[in-house]
Amino acid sequence: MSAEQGTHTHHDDRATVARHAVAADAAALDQAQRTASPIAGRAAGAPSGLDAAYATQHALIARRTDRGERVVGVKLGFTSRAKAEQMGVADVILGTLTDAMGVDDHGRYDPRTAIHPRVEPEVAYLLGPGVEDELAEPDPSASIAAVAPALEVIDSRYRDFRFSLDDVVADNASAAAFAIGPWRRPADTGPMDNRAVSLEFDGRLVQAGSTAAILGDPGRAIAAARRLAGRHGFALRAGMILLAGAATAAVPLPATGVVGAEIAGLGRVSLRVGDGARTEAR
Ligand code: 0L1
Ligand code: MG
Repeated sequence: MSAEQGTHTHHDDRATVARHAVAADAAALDQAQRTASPIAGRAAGAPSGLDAAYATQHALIARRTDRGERVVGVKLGFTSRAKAEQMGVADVILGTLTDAMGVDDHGRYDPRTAIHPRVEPEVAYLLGPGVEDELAEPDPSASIAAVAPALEVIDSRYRDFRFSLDDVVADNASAAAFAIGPWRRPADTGPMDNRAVSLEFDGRLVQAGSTAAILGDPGRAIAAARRLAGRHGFALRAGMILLAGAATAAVPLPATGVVGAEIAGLGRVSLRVGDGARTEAR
């Protein structure tokens, strides 16, 4: 065997091992989500780096779409300094939303489908036609069709929410569920850069913050999503939802009760957790 052939063989072996590790991690994360049982981490020997992590996320989502789920959008994670510090990472990441993760506004979410769910108030954007072609539409705000208050339920598939940046990217940015309030046209709402945000359990305030916590201005989420999508193999299309990021720290979801979020001048969104009975009544 020539030296060149030897190098090729070695390289092909490594590529095969890496492909198998990506598939095995995607299967383990998928199983952890479906059975609501945590895993300790990714497989030993899993390739490191963001490329492999996003490849694992795409393989995980492919398993879900093979079962009939539909991709309906993307989410940004770690968009606030407080959030990045809470989780010990320093980079914005992208995750994938499917229709199965969607809960109607005022709808019911069963927390037993998750391992250790947390909830956070967010701004959601509905992406318009310009989002598909950055050259034709360089102004990110021109590709916002609508804006709405949202709740995101996150649920790491890793035990104790312990993960590296690569790990959480592979785990689809901890995406579990989301609810979106009434959509408004951006022209009717004005700038979103510094709106008061509240998160309530059964009408009781549990977090207060500002939309400024989201990248300094949630409108920057469009450009951030475009940049990450282009780099990591996501297709952004008109009609997709973009969860821009959290306006406050994430709070453990109560076992039962009504979770609501309000964004000043934009509106409210809520979901009923468990049987929806008030927490105090239990
Ligand atoms: O939506 C988010 O900011 C979550 C990103 C993933 C990290 C986490 O589980 O907190
Ligand atoms: Mg979030």
